[in-house]
Amino acid sequence: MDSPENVAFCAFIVTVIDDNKPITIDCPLDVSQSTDLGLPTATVSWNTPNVTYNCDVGQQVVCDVPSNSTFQLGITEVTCSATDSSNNIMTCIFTVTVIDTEEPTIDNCLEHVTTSAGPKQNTSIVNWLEPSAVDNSGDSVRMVSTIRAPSRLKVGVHRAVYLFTDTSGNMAFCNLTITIEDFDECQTQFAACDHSCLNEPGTYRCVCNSGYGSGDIGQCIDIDECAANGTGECDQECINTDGSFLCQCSSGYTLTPDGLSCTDTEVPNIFGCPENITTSIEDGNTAARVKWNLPSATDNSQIPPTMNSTHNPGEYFTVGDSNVEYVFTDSSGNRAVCSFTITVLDTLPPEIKYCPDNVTIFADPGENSTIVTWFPPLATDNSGPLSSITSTARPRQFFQIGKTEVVYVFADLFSNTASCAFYVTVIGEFCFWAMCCKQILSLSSI
Ligand SMILES: [Ca+2]
Ligand SMILES: [Ca+2]
Ligand SMILES: [Ca+2]
Ligand SMILES: [Ca+2]
Repeated sequence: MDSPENVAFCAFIVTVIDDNKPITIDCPLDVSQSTDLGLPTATVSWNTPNVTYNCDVGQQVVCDVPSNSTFQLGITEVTCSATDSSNNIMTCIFTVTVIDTEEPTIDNCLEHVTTSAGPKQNTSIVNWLEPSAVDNSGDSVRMVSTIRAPSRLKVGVHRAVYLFTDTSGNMAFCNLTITIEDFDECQTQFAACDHSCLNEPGTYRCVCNSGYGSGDIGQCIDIDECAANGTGECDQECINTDGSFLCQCSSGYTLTPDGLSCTDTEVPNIFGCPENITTSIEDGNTAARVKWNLPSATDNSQIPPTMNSTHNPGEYFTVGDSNVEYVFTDSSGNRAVCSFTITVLDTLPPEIKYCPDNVTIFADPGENSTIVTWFPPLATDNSGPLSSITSTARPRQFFQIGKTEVVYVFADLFSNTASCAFYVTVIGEFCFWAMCCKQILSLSSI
């Protein structure tokens, strides 16, 4: 104070702050929970929030919704508060989220529906009790299906899939097999088939046996296989039969195992086949030239047969029998043979090539015989080797004094003979009183 009038005041406010929070509260973590089975709600519980009091002991913690309460679908905030003795209040908030994870419940989910189509009907209208579904949420359920009832369906097996979806996207399926059975017309009087009936989906077919064609209303009509060219598949003649046909062949032809073709089985017909020929070898020859007229042949096929022969006219034939053969072959290999024999006779005797001259020889004095020798005669024959040589004497044989005829006979294979003869004359020598002289006995007979 600078003077009595001048008074100055100084004042200040002292504020005591309790900056220590009197209460600390920890709420449970947010809760997310599925609905209870079959219900649109969930019973949710949680632990009591943890509370710390700084100054004094507090009162009971209270949440606006108690634990174990029923919560609707969706998000609900829960506020819990704690109060101390100084009426300090502290609150915390957490959320409870209830979600629907339960799929819709399906009623009347059939597994199979079967119905039959009518005769010659490829489709049928089929109806069935469709499934339905409810959901725990109480909301409507959306349904889609691949096939709805009633539907016109083809003969066969079909699969319908029903899909139910709730508002939370949970899905449930119902699978249905729909069978439209084919009407078997063949088991009824509906299909009047002549031969056989073939049932097919939605229809049927009449089938005729081989050799028949189908008529208008299941009839089977014989096919005339001979109609084409009058012979059909046959080589020659065709005979139509009910359900088939037959082939026949004309005379001289035979039906082959295939029943269609005809083969020529008749041999060629020969004309002018020569008779047997007998001839002789002419003098000076070793063979005979023989001629004859050629045979000929015709065939039922009208194709001239081929001709082969073992010999030809004008050929030379040696003595003996020779067989001449003509073979005529038609285009199918059928063979006809003409054969005859040519007999060549040998009527010629052997030919003497050498015949010894007469032999005259003296016997030794006082002897009445001597050995005489000569070169044997030679002969040949036109038909080859000789069959025999006979002789009345042999060289180096004793001959008596006098005149002896030696005869050789040559025979050929055909008993033709030729002979060669000569004389052997032996002259004796006689001695009288130391004088010898030669005397020819019976000279007059020489
Ligand atoms: Ca649901
Ligand atoms: Ca049918
Ligand atoms: Ca026929
Ligand atoms: Ca023939």
